[in-house]
Formats: sequence, C-alpha cells, structure tokens
Amino acid sequence: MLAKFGAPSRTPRGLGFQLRSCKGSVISHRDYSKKIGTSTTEGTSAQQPTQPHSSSPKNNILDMATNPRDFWKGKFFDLSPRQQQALVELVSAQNKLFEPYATNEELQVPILQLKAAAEHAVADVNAPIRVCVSGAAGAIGYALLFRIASGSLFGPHTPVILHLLEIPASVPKVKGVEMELRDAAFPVLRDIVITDSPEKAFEGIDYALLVGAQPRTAGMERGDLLLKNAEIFSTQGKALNKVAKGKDTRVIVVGNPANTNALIAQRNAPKIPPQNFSAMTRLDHNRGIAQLSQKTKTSVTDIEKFVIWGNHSATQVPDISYATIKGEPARIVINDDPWVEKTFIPCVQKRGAEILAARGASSTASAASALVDATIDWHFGTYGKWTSAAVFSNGEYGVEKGLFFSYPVTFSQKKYNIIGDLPISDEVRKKIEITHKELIQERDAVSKLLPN
Ligand code: NAX
Repeated sequence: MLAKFGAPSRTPRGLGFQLRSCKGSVISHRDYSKKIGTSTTEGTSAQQPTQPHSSSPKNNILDMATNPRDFWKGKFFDLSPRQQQALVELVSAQNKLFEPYATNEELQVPILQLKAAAEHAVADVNAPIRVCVSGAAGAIGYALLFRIASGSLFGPHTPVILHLLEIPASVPKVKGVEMELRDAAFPVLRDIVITDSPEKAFEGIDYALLVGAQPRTAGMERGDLLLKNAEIFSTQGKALNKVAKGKDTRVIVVGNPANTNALIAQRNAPKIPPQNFSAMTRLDHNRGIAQLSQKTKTSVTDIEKFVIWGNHSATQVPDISYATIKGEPARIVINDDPWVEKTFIPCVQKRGAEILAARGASSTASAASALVDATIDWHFGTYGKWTSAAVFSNGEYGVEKGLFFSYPVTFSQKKYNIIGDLPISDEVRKKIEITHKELIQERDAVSKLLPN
C-alpha cells in the first residue's frame, strides 16, 4: 500500500536526503519510484550536481527532521546556494509527484517537511523576526524573554528583535530585564525596544505575544476584571491595526480572560485577518498530555490527538475521545475510566489553582514554555500533529461565529486548520455547551468594546 511509503530516500543525488516515514523507518527511493512508476533522481530538474553524497551532518539535514525544531537543529543555513536551489526544485518536483496522494495522511508529513525545508533554506537568514511581548516585566515575561533571546523559539540562526511593552510604572523594571538580556550575550538577539506605547511596540512586528493583563485583585468581581482587561485589549487591538504588518502579523493572547481578550483585540484590528489571532490553550494541552504520559508510563511524544475544547478557564473540556498512545486508543491503554473522569479531567481544568496553592504563585515557567510551543506551532507548523488553540470560530461544532474557542487544530505554513467532523459523545457535547455558554456571557459582558 502506498501509505507505507513516505517519500524518496535521497533526491537529488548529492543532497543526501533520507526522509523517514512517520513511523521512523527510512523509505527506499527505489521502492517508492517503482511504486509510483516514475523517478525523481534521474533526468529531472530536481537533480542538480551538488556535493557528493556523504553522511556528514551537513548533508543529512533532513535525516532527523521529525519535528519543527529539528529544522534548525539540522543546520539548514549551511546549505550552499546550489544546494538551496536543488532543494527548491526537489520540493516542486515532489509536490507534482505527491499531488494524487494529497489526502493521504501519512504522506502529508514528508511533503510538509520538504516544503518547510525549502522555505527555510532560501529564507533571508539576516532578516530578524520582530516579536512583541506585552507584560514584559511580569513573571511569565521574565521566563519567556530568555527563551526567545536564546534562540529556543526561532532557532539558533534566526536573529530576533524584542519589542517589550509595559505600563509606564513598570518600564524601569523592564530596563533591568533588558540589562540581563544584553548581559547574556545571546548571538541571535539583535536589538531590544522598550516602550509603554502599544503603537510603538507593535510597529512592524511579526508576532505579538500578549501576556500583559490586569491581575484580579482582592474584592474584584470577575465582571470588573473582564472590563478592565477589555479596555487594555481594545486599545492594543487598535494599535495592532494601525502599525503591525497586517496579514503578516500573528497574535497570541495569554493574558486572562484569554479567549475574550483575543476576541476584543481581533474585533478592534480589522486589517488583520481574524485567522491570525489565537488565545493560548497550549498550556492546558501540555498539562493533559503530561498527565496521560505519567499515568501510562509513556513519553509525552507517544500521545497524539488529545484535545482541549472551549475556554481557557475551569469550564474547558479536556477530551481523550480521539487520543492515541503509541498509536492505540488512549481509553484502552489507560483502562481506567473512573480515573479519566474523576482525576484526569478535573486535574487539567484546575491545574493552575493547584500550582498557585502549592507555590504561592501562578504558573510561570510552564506558561512561558507553552507559549514558546504555541508560537513554534504557528511559525514552523505541526506536521499533521494535532494541538489545541483557541481560534476564531466560523460556527464549527455549533459554536457561535466570532468567538475564540479552543479546538483541535493542526498548523501549517503559518495557518491553522480546525479538525472537522469529529464524532462527539453526548457527554462531551454537554460539557462543550457549558464552556460555550461561558464564552457567550464573557462576550456579552464586553459588548460595548466590540466594534461591529
Ligand atoms: P504578572 O502580574 O506577573 O505580569 C503581568 C504584567 O503585565 C505586569 O508586569 C503588568 O505591569 C503588565 N501589564 C498590565 N497591564 C498592561 C498593559 N496594558 N500593557 C502592557 N503590560 C501590562 O502576571 P503573569 O504571571 O506574567 O501572567 C500574565 C497573564 O497571563 C495573566 O493575565 C494570567 O492570568 C495569564 N495566564 C494565562 C495562561 C494561559 O494559559 N492562557 C496561563 C498562565 C497565566 O495564568
């Protein structure tokens, strides 16, 4: 069956590619060519004389490419211009070959890997990525900035310029963080901009990571918190609209209430496509797979198709209906339904409160790490793997259009795709309705700040 074949093993001659199937076995190009009745190594434009095939790391750049981070680990930018050209031609040849199999899930992964490889190989590696972090003096900001500046997000070869946004009273604190960032002498950190003006902070940015928000203080009602943050995200949405890079800017909202803050920012930024916004539920997603891996004594990478539905709040719906562990249905591997219902789901829903109680402070490093993961998903793609993100609803699964609702998604080419048409049990459907209602209430509470 063709599904067993991932992609050619080494084309063009000289680049020494060895693509692996999703399950990790190296695919023989000869077998593949025989199967599809053509050849990609001989007599095609993809075959450019390049360096002789060798097993040096430089030549085996795709060999280990099983996740997006491997692309930069694989020393892409050491490709010669000739190799880059060969790679681009290879991808275009592969695309033609794979066209009839575009719907084959297993083939998607090598195709996307090749596409991303070509994109990276020809990218202007000197062009810095501009990332704005709001709430830069806060706890998450402190954990996040060093991850970005060290190259853990975009890779060790991609320069970054940090735009740090804070309220005026916290600007001196950010200046202290700036000193530390500079003292770390990170090779990829090209520059730092510090400001209390959203318009200055968002100018020309590629990514807005909106972490800063008004915390809930003693005696503050949830409605007051919603309104206070609604004002912040309305102002920031307008500024994004005015000075960001429009369709080329991606926005991830972390500051709570994250889904509704994303809605407000998006509605105030009509020049940016709604599909460029998301609210972060990646921390909830990571918490879920971590619990499942602990329970089943497997690696977090063995767990796939886990889903967080709805709001980033205690009403969120962690769902293992489609999850697999080492390819087997999670429910069968776990074999403990009471644990799923009574321990696992409440644990994921209330993990933030549990950490707050234990540590005397809210989730910080894990939130920053989840935000790095969520941004990697946007930037590099997920290669067919599901993740969870709160994105603009077009009515999928009966959710009101325009709400930011956490769905199972894949990312590719800086776009997300909501996994559609999943069967939903009555039990999960009821829970989804509760979180959906909560989001409708939040939206209605801030309706004054939502332009039509
Ligand atoms: P901190 O209170 O430590 O930091 C927040 C920072 O935001 C402060 O430095 C404050 O001055 C700044 N800020 C406030 N208003 C601002 C504005 N208008 N412009 C720019 N900066 C502004 O909170 P931290 O622990 O860093 O958490 C930040 C936010 O993330 C909170 O709203 C928190 O509830 C939320 N979280 C969201 C998570 C998610 O998964 N979506 C998980 C972690 C976290 O709880």
